[in-house]
Amino acid sequence: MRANNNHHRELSAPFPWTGGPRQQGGRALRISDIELAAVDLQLDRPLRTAIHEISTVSCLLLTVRTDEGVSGEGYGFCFGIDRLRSIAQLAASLKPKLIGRDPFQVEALWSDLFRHLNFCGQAGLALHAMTPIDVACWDIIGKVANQPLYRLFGAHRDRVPVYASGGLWLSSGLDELRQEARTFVDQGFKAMKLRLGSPRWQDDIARIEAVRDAIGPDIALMVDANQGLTPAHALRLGRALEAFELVWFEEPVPTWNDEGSAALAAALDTPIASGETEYTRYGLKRQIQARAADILMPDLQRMGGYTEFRKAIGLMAAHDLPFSPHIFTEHSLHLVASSAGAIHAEHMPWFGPLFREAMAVETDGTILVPDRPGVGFTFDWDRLDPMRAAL
Ligand code: SMN
Ligand code: MG
Repeated sequence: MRANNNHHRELSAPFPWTGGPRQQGGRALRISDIELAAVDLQLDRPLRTAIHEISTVSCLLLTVRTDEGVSGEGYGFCFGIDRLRSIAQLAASLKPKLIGRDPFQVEALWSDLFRHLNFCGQAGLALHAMTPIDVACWDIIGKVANQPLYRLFGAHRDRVPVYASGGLWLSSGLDELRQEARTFVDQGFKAMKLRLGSPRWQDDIARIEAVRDAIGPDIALMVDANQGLTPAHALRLGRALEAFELVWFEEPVPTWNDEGSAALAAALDTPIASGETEYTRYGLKRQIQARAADILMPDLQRMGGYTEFRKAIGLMAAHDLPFSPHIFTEHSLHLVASSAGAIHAEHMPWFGPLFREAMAVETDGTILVPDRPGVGFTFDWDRLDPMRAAL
């Protein structure tokens, strides 16, 4: 009777038991330290989307060290070092929750950190602080297993189709668009994304015509309005877009406007893509339930790292919804390579300078996923050290 009561108490405990560090081959693998550094990567020139003005890409470089010597790396990101400091502060505040823990227990760590951050909000900066920790723990898992992450997740493919995204911004004029688009084709890309959101929808059509003219009929094209349109404007533009056989029409309206996005998805043949601005599986669940998008674009930083992203993959698979992860190409390769439902990775070159290893786009528009263990991309401290910004 007493044993039963105890059993019942354990099952009905408010939170799952998270356990202690596991013995690895007779030795405990425990997190011994978390190190933080920051760099501000200046873009060649400022960029504009319908809602962003971007001149620097600020990155928080986080290293999880263990008492076995193996360490893992993850990064956080935002536009501007001042805001990055808030993310760094939140990440540093999690240290006491991490020291002494087993980095293989990503499930336990994720749910503990999520609960611990409850008072800061379970979206926004709190998630940006969790992501580099979760990614670094997975990097450790991959290194200890001596396997690239996509193989640990369960491989689906070794080559990932990518689309070019480091250009064709709203700040580019028509001549620049033509030239950038041609350069992407010369680099081997078979797909590319153009940013829209001009005040007159006819000007956006002229932008698509310029790009299509430059790349010919065989290159796939997607467009992104970065939440800059009203539903009425988006419907007019969307009707005019149908003739261009686009792969998708991304974030036509603000991310919170599920009804507006769902109405567009129902009215248009062009698939509506959305999801990059949502946090955790719960943000995606809301969009899925509202039928706000035909293609989802979870963002590794906003999901909260691989642990949560993989839950989102299960959720999307259960609804037969295809997905394409938002930016963070080096890290997203593993997600696309391990998911039947993934269509493309977004090729965003911004984060390349962080790493010693470079990604190479092949002539068929794919990237071969590196077979190096863990994430397979390591911080290039020789380059980054002199660039460090104060935290
Ligand atoms: C985008 C917006 C802001 C930063 C990076 C990328 C864009 C995209 O929405 O989907 O590429
Ligand atoms: Mg986008």
